[in-house]
Amino acid sequence: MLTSLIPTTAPNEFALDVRHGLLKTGQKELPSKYFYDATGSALFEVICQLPEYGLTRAEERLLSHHAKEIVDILPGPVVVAELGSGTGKKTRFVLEALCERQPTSYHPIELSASALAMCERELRDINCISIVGFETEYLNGLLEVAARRKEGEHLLVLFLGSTIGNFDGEASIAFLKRLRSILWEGDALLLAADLEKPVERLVAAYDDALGVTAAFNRNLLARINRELGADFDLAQFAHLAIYNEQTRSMEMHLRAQSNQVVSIPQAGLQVALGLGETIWTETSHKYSRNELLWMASQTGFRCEAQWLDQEWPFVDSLWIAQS
Ligand code: AVI
Repeated sequence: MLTSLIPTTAPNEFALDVRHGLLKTGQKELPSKYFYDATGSALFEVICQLPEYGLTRAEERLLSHHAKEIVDILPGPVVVAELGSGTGKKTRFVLEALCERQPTSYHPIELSASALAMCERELRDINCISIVGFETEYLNGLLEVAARRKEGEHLLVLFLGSTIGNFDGEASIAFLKRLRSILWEGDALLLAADLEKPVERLVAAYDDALGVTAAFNRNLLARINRELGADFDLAQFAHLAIYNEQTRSMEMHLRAQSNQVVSIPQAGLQVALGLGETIWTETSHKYSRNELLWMASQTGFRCEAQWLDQEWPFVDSLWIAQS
């Protein structure tokens, strides 16, 4: 696979974001996008196989059953861009359905070089596919793909796995509007969203018995140690997964098990944490189907169809860009 590295983030952006999040008055925060270094991406792949975490299997069932139906709605020729491809395993169903009707260009867009490499290994055997990856932020990558498309080609953007739920409410709308502004009328977005379900099922999904999600969460501190020379003692942080009824979101936090001061030299920071204080590391919103219809109408799309998994309430929606 050809991969273009588009340097979009300043080299010290990680340090700046860590500094900003840990200096917040009130709730301290770290952005969840930093989970996905090589270790975090590998841990996330294990999470996707855990019995408690039903999202990935739900989406695999949906795409394996409905990929042909989905691509049949799109007028050809189609170029595919995927935001946050991960290993690309679920994407295979869509790409194989498209490749049956046309040679297909596929552009995975990922911050993680290791995830891009996994994705290429997973998908390169598909007949008539050409893969050009972009190692960059989602919308920067999408701009690159859009700039390279030929007259008459439609874009199909895949945003799978319910990653949209990791943006907070307003940020998700702003993100979808910016995404829409890159598309032409008639282009499509296949958007996956995890739906509301009983709280016990959700909490188990984000606090699994093996402790993989706990390791994924703590790896954020380990990454700050590795890359910014910090001295977080991982044993001093408990993984916390709670459901926020008001925002209808799962939240992950890291809770300090003692009073402590942590140095993060490359962020120019010493941070004091009190016993029981938490660092908020992720939000994962759980949607209703109507909310998704409303979001499409607010961001310049029409929802053409929805496919729902009954076993683990989860929906894939096909949105078409409107004028
Ligand atoms: C990537 N994202 C949709 C996952 C989620 O469910 O919010 C990340 C994750 N966090 C904990 N487990 C999985």
